[in-house]
Amino acid sequence: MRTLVLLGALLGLALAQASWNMATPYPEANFHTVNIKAFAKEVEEATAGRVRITVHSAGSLFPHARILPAVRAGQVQMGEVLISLLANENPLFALDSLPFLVGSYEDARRLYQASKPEIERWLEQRGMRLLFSVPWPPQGLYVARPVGDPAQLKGLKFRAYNPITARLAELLGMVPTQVEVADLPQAFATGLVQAMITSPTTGVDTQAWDFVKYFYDVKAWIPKNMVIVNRRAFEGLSPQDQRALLEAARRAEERGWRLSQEEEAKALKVLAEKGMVIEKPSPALLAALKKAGETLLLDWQRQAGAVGIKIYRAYLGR
Ligand code: PCA
Repeated sequence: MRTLVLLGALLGLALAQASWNMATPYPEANFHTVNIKAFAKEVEEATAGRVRITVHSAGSLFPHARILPAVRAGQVQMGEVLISLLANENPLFALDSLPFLVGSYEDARRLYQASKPEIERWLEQRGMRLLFSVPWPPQGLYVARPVGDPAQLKGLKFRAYNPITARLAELLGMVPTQVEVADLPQAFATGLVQAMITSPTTGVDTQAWDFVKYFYDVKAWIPKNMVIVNRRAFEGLSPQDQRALLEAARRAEERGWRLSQEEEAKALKVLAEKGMVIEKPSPALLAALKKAGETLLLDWQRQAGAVGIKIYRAYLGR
């Protein structure tokens, strides 16, 4: 009898304890990862150890493109993905990386608010749930040689990170290849790519100064990551632990937005210290980027559908 009771207690303990894994695409020292680890720690503390989340960074558990499908299938309980990586799944996700739609963190927050219900619905229909979303610092152009005239971009091998950046590259006469952050140093070193548009943060993470000298601070868009959870895993927690997780998520989102804004200046400083030349784009370069952006926006509007257009209008305030 006593053994049975003990067994029951052990079983109860096993049921009440969740040991979760989380897959993320970005490096260990990146501020998104740091924020996610702080989130995991808070969850563990707030649930008195009943929910433990082990974070696997840099695509070590699943490559970026596999993370969302893995969370959906329950192969892993949680994951982080770049929203616009999913641009081909739903135009809604492309909106997150359209050039010059968002010009500030304030804009980015409004776009998030406008698109959030639809992102949540999309995830819910697929057995997942949105926990929080955090932006990257504004995106700029990394190149080896100065580019005053946009014609100088022609023929460059361009590192893309989603369908929109690939199309943007083509519009500017470059040749895109999609490469994940974890593979970037290798891609530059072997000449697979020669230029990219990304944040100062990703430049620091990949030691961009080893391969390129110029950073044009275009602030072209402010893309976001989202952190998601498998719904069945979430519902397997007690109501109390679910609340603790959501509360930690709310704090992580707030903290993440703050970190991102601090990160921009910090990372730009590192790029400069490492000898990179940080400049504003020339009027001609900016004009070419804006023109390509307009084409992308028109393309997007054509395929966005009623829901996409509604969100877009809500963001613009009309
Ligand atoms: N870094 C990620 C996405 C946006 C960013 O700033 C990357 O370069 O893949």
